[in-house]
Amino acid sequence: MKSAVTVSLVAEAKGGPFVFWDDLPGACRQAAEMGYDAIELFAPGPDAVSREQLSGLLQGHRLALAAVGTGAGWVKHKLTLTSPDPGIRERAIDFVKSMIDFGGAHRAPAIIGSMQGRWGDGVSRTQAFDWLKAALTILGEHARQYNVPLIYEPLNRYETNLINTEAAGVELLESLETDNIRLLADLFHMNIEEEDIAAGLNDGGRWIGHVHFVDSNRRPAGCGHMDYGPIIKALHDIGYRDYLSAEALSWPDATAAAMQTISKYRELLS
Ligand code: LER
Ligand code: MN
Repeated sequence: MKSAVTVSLVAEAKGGPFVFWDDLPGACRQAAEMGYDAIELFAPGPDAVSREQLSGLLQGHRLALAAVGTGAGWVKHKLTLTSPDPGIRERAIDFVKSMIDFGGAHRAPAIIGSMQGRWGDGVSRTQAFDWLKAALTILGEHARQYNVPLIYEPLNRYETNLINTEAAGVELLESLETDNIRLLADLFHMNIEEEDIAAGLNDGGRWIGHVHFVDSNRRPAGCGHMDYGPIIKALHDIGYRDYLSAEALSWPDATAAAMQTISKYRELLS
């Protein structure tokens, strides 16, 4: 497994679960100094950082890009893939495509989290799932040209009423016409929704393509009551080899959160 740490450049997401904020060059320097393999980038849009600048930073610090978030489409532009407004759904798909292109240029997958939206407010559950499935199929196929999957993230019940568990995520992905989507296992959401987190990881099995590595209270790993032993065992059992990415609150501050996470990562994986 590989280590990654999140960097947010999205002003509207302030207070959200990202370790480094605003200063991308500084975040890359610190992540590299601490020994991270990669950063995960939450950007306001595909033009927030030029391809050349990002390549320069990643290569200069020998970092990979683990993934790019698409949540700015929601927090900044109020787009979702299940909006009752067809124009908003279309712009949501275009926004995610542009983020797939942005990440793809650096061999990184894009993540669908809050962009999935929710059913209700005049949209039936069946209708929302039909729109979500159609969008995911288009977007999963769009990602294929970069040899990366699209990453789909089950969220806790307070953030979506569509898919809350890894098992439900597997059922959704198996129903699609594309096979180029993988599940995100965010330990914070799983701590709320799964009967047992290790069992949830086993449910996800070979479909899991990314992990948000965080504690029960969304503080950095080791600062809550998450029991990591069974979690790491389950990840080994399912043959997981991708990123454990620190998507945690910048608590008590960014440097301490990043240090805490990489220390815990090393303790657990040594
Ligand atoms: C949101 O709660 C989350 O976990 C992010 O990864 C997706 O926006
Ligand atoms: Mn997450």
